Amino acid sequence: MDHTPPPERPPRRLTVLSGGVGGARFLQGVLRLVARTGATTEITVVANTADDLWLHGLKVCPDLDTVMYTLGDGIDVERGWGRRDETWRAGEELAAYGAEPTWFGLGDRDLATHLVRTEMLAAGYPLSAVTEALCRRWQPGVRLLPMTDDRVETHVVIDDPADGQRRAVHFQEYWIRHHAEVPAHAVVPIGLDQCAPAPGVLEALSDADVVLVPPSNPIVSVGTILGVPGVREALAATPAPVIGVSGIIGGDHVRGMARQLLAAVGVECSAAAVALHYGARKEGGLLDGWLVDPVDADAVPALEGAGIRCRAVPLLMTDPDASADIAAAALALVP
Ligand code: FO1
Repeated sequence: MDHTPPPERPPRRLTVLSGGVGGARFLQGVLRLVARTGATTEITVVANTADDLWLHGLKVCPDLDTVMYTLGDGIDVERGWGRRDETWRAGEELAAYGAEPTWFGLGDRDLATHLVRTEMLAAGYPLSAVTEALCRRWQPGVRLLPMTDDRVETHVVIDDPADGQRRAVHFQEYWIRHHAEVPAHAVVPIGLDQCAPAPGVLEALSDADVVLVPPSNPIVSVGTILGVPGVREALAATPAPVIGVSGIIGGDHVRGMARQLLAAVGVECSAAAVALHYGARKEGGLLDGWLVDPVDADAVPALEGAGIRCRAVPLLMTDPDASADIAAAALALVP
């Protein structure tokens, strides 16, 4: 009797890099797959924190909260971010005072998370300890780590439509206020070079059996995590295979603003170009394997030729079961 578990059976220690909505939905699939197979898998999530911003004196962590709410079943599924059954009274009152910014959707239930987080930070707790405390309520079923406890903020250099001036604005202003519809000339991850990986991050990479890279934004989410000092080295050194999933299908992102930001950094918006942007592990890059959607199946031979194991499987995360199938296909790329 062959006791080798089927390849798509989740390993014991799985580390997943994550941005916001795309990463959270992929993680729902990983958890669904673990439940399906009855595997005893410890999942550690290393989440992007450069989307974070200070708002009305409160620290808001969109990607950490999106993962926490999604896996803790508090998310508004339609929006993909923020709380279900949300109300917006406090935001309306702030707007009535003319308290800027008014373009950021600040929900009343979500506000409690920012208040608790800000209070704990003010008491001296690092973001990783705050996140662990918040997760005690939400029980996401994963260990959720910020990529760093230090302040990092992605800013985007745009032509401001208000006055045509070129200026750097916070990523959230670029995305929420301008809907990523203004020309983006550069992406500037402020503080990234000086930050330190949060406690447990490097070990989560070096001790993993497999590392998964979800279809999160390759520039501002995954790219930022890779920019944390020590992370690329840990990924190069880990014995764990690193398998990624394309967020680009048929030359466009499924949602978000990857198309615009890939253009800003001069990378073609294709499943193959993103894989080559990450690079083949064999050539000093990130990836041992890469999943593309069947519409991009013509990219498979070239990526295999570049040293990246590649398969074409349906990549639309329409529900947790579809996401679980994608996670299984990613694990099946593990040699
Ligand atoms: N996205 C929007 O498009 N509009 C919003 O008003 C908005 C508010 C918001 C509040 C809290 C939060 O955790 C996320 C929020 N997001 C909003 C999503 C956020 O901009 C993105 O999830 C990430 O930052 C990009 O991945």
